[in-house]
Amino acid sequence: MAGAPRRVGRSVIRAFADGGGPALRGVLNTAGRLWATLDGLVNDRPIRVAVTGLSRSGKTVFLTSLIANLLAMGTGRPTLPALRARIDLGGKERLRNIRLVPARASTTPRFDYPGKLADMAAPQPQWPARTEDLAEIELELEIRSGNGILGQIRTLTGTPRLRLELLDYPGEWLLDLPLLNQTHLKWSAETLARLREKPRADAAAEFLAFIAHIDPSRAADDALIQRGHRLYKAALERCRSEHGLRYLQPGRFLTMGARNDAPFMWFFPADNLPASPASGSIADLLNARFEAYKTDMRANFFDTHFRAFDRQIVLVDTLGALHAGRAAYEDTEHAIADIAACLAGESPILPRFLGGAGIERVAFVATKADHVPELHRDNLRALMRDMVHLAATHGPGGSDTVSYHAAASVVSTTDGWADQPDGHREPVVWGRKIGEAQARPYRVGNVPITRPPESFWSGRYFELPSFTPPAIDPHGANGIPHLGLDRILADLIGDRL
Ligand SMILES: Nc1nc2c(ncn2[C@@H]2O[C@H](COP(=O)(O)OP(=O)(O)OP(=O)(O)O)[C@@H](O)[C@H]2O)c(=O)[nH]1
Ligand SMILES: [Mg+2]
Repeated sequence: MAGAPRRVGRSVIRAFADGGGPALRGVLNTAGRLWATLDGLVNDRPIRVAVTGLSRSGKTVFLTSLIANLLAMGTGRPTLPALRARIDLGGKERLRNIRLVPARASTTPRFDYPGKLADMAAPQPQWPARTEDLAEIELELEIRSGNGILGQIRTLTGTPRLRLELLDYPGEWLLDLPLLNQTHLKWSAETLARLREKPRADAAAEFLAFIAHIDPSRAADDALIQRGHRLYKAALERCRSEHGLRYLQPGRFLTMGARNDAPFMWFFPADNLPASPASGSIADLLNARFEAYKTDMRANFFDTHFRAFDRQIVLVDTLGALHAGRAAYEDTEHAIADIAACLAGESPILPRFLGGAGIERVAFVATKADHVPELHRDNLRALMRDMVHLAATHGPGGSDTVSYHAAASVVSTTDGWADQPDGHREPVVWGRKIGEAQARPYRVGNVPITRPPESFWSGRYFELPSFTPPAIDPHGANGIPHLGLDRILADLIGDRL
């Protein structure tokens, strides 16, 4: 047993300390502390994994399933076979324990794993509500070392502990990453150009009419600016709810987080902005608030929570984007390309985090793959890859640093066949729509492997129901049925196992 030498070492020290005088006790206590420090230095190996993704991409469900399946694997259940096989490569008995690390004195709220599991495992199962703020949680994997020199040292001091630090946050905030690099002037020009295209123009009609009458060089009028801000926010909300659009900035206008509406957030994009606004003008105030927003987002999210991550899982609701139509698909594609470019180190805004010593591996995941039958899942993975072609060419070094997946965190369907009106049989998934009593067959449509052609959007037979989660053990003892989470982890952290 790898832990035995550590335990023997500690009990010898304790026996001496108990039997000796105060001086000896002091020396031996110091030795004990040194031993613990050495153990910490050699065996504590944190890997900070950020699970990122646009809103509704499936982050919270993914984290809940990941934790349930890791904990179940720790008790010997075969919940994550590809990950287990990766660990067992170095010897069958290496995995010793997986546990949730108790919360310390962190100021960030803890990810409510038991609560989310209980909701999904309830007699009337429920998906988690939208995430409104940051939450963190840590898992510790005790895995015995291999046989190299470092392995021997680790075995002497104890069992290596791989710490997975996981972060959940509102997906909308991710799109502030490209915004951090812009001035109010540039951001306004790009945002308004997008807003004047359909379908945004319909959702933003009232706001666009408002700014047509605004002269930003006039003296700032707070009531007027607040009105503009409210109209802009309402336009973003309509773009999200009515058109399924995702490239919506700033993220905190849609999901506030703990610090509620504060004056620095009362801004909007405007036309005719001077390059150097006069002091006290509308342009000046909008600019000051935009800069304050960026500073706040950096200080309270990107620098403090986001930047320190070594590995990224980027979740994309690719099927949802296909379902929502051409504008939504292209919007998601645009958002993912910009985020991928930032992650790949194209942007100078987060130098440590992006490339270099920062992000080491990225996994792009098309989520909710249980909506399509097995035969289409390879297509979905290919489409995911096509969507982030930017990341593929600019990954943080080497082809195995970027991987692509089609996965389902909670498999809520079963594969099957259904007779079509013309007599032939088609692969389908069987699922029970939320609120319905019976499962029915669904054929969501063909998943293209590259950006869909024009003809795809005219034949709108693509259906994407919200399915009821399957029966889940409320204690999570057997994990949660999933598709492909093990492969994602094996690709993402396999090099550290
Ligand atoms: N069938 C199926 N549905 C899923 C799966 N994962 C997520 N969903 C659906 O997608 C919805 C959104 O999932 P969440 O995990 O809450 O998404 P999120 O990214 O945390 O969303 P925000 O908190 O709003 O950013 C859920 O309510 C489910 O309806 C899955 O693996 N299978
Ligand atoms: Mg969430």
